[in-house]
Amino acid sequence: MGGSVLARLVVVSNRVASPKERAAKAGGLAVALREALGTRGGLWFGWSGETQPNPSDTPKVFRSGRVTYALLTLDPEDQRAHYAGYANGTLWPLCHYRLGLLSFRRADWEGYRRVNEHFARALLPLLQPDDIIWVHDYHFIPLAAELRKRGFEGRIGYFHHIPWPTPDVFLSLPSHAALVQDLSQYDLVGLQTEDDVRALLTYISSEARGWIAPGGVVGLRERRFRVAAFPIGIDATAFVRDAKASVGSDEERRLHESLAGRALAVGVDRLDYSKGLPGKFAAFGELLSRYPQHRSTVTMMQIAPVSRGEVAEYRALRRELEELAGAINGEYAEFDWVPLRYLNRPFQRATLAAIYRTARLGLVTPLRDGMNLVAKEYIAAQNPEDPGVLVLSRFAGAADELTGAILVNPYDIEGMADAMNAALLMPLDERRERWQVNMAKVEGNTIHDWCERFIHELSGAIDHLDNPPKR
Ligand code: ADQ
Repeated sequence: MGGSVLARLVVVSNRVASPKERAAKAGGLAVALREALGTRGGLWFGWSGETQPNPSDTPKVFRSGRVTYALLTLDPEDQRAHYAGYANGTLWPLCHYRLGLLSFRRADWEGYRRVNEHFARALLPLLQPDDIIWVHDYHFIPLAAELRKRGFEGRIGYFHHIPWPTPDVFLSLPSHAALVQDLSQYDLVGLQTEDDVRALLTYISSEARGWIAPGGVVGLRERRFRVAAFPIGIDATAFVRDAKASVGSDEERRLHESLAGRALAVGVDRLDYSKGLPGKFAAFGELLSRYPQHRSTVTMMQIAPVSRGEVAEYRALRRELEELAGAINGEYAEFDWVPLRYLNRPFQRATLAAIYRTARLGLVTPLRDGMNLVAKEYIAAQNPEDPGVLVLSRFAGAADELTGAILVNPYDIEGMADAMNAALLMPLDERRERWQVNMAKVEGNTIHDWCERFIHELSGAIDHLDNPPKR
């Protein structure tokens, strides 16, 4: 089996962007995957969003252009154990270094595996031996193992969108050995950063007794596979276009009028405890407290659409943020100025682009983040003549590339307030220089480059890994 560029692509992800979902809403990743599938023809396999007891192994299949969609319905209890349980109650906190929030229940682990088995059973009859299968994210780590058990020997790649924790943290997971054994059934494992790659390879060599060869080729028991960094990007051209198009739009005019000449600092994050939102709010409060010259002259806007409301920690975070926002506004607001605008809803990409472009400060301060696309979107949306400043957590994957940002430690509230002050006072020359460094990175590695590179490397993967035939 060669690395034919024409082999069919099969994408597996929990959520599938339907063909009707317009680019303005679907987000860069969904659009890029849909394009990659459309170019070579392909299959997108995922959850239908529906549950039903004793669901069928036959997915709902329909075609749109050159893309076939296959959507599977899940058993309600398995779906809960899989999504809210093991994926988002165990793996998500683990990979974001939040051991205090980690819950591990065997029933969730079993439900997680059952959903992966169900996916494999339903996907297998749709596969051709030459297909290239690209599995997305921590919901489906065991999928390759389940497909191999059922006899599929073709190319399977996995991309992990979130951080890979260092071995000392990863070892807290009772199922750590089984999970890495599952990973070894892929041909290519993609992570966001070199730090993530180092963390996984260190675990493999020190704990799993595997070997590592140059180029990230790993030997674990009878399997050979490759681990490499594929930092994800954005559709830079589309963001630049949307941001330019927003100039003079009705929305942009309303935003400017509402600011009445004040500087805008913006944050856009899913309402998630990995995003460091309480610390960001506290740092803004600290800025107003210690640098009173910014009172009444800067407005912060935090856009945080509610996410994973079925997980208790997310509901608690929402309450905490409402309290913090109320406290800051209660303390510092004037009759004609509200310091913090806090919005819990999604926006169209064009509106986000207008807000980013207007903002003098982009505040991206996660406690941990695989990459963080908002940081890149903020850069792409700036006016090159008068760009804003990105304040970026050193613990976001994006910090590796966006070296023109002011890097901060999100645990250091006073340090973040100092960084916001420095960004607000930064002269134009320095803003331009920093922005140019960042923009070169954003344009040099787009979502299209990322897709192509992963598919290209997965296409050729089997040729040099030389795995023995399956049992
Ligand atoms: P997320 O944790 O969701 O992604 P991020 O990379 O910032 O984080 O992507 C969020 C996306 O949603 C951005 O494109 C943003 O524009 C959009 N978005 C956020 N709020 C929105 C709103 N109110 N309205 C409309 N759109 C909104 C995970 C990992 C990240 C990794 C990505 C991609 O956690 O680290 O960068 O996957 O691999």
